[in-house]
Amino acid sequence: MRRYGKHTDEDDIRSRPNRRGNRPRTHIRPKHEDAAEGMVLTVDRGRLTCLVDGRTVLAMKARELGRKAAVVGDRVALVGDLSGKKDTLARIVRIEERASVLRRTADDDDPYERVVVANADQLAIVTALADPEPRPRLIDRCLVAAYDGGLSPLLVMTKSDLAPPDQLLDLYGALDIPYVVTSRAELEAGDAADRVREHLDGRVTAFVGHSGVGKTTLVNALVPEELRRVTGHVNAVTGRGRHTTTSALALPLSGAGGWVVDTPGVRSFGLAHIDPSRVIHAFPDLEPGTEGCPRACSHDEPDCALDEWVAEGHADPARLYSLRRLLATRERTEGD
Ligand SMILES: Nc1nc2c(ncn2[C@@H]2O[C@H](COP(=O)(O)OP(=O)(O)OP(=O)(O)O)[C@@H](O)[C@H]2O)c(=O)[nH]1
Ligand SMILES: [Mg+2]
Ligand SMILES: [Zn+2]
Repeated sequence: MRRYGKHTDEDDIRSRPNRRGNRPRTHIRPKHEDAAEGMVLTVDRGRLTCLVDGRTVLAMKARELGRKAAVVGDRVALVGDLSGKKDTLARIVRIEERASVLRRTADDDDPYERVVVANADQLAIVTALADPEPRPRLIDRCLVAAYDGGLSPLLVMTKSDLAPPDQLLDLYGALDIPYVVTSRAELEAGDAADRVREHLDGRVTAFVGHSGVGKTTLVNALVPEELRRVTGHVNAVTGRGRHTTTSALALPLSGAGGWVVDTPGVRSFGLAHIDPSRVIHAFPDLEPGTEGCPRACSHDEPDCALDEWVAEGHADPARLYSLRRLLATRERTEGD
């Protein structure tokens, strides 16, 4: 029987040479050398659905992983029954290093950060132009989380049949974020999906936003028909109302490669863990101006060198204003 303690089999050999007697060394292999590679598609009460060689395989975390949790988008190594047949359960023995992490906490004082999605390239911040009303502070917070986690943001404004996008576009213009505006009619005609898809091909994009903004509606328009999920519309009939989606799920884009990750609606986006120096990387036009800043400058304090630098004409004041608005979003409580 193989042991799954905290040592590798090779460590065992070094520390207890006699126990293995004369067994030829060639039989000793690094632990889980033959594990298969997979990607986590969804997590439900400790059971992880993984894509392995084109099959979906249900798995659980091996005990040796300890407290480390695998999340949607994680690349993992699996052993055990990888047939994907009913009632089989594989084991995840390793979580590979993550290229990006989208983190949030329940609120800003919550030290427990959860990783929402791993390895996403892009964060689609979905906001309805009405019903529900846009909440710029939530958008700002999602932007900060994207910049902090190494994801590039995409702004998706839905329900333009109900209200115009002008005010929001003004607010985010200086941030130079790619954006798409969609309406009910465009959804039905398929143009909404086409225009969103231009930003998604070949990438892993996580869709986040308040409940009811139309994340699942949009994701459904982007993936093969048989993979579609339930949206608010259907559930309104059964009277369940808001918070239709209850778990994150990665779905393959139809057509060209790439993945979309649909996530449950959020009311807030806690940023307890954010490091301002990572956020400023998203502002390459301002970053050189921070050289004159005091140590550990928050870039939102009187001694910050950015004011003078911008006043000297090195960058657009609107950019500094936007950076400050994003950084300050950590200190404010979330309202509108
Ligand atoms: N008028 C209008 N309604 C839309 C549009 N897009 C989506 N909706 C509707 O908005 C409602 C909510 O859509 P969902 O896709 O379930 O919203 P969600 O963001 O996934 O919500 P949660 O899963 O609760 O987070 C549904 O009734 C959709 O039909 C749009 O462009 N215009
Ligand atoms: Mg949904
Ligand atoms: Zn500064």
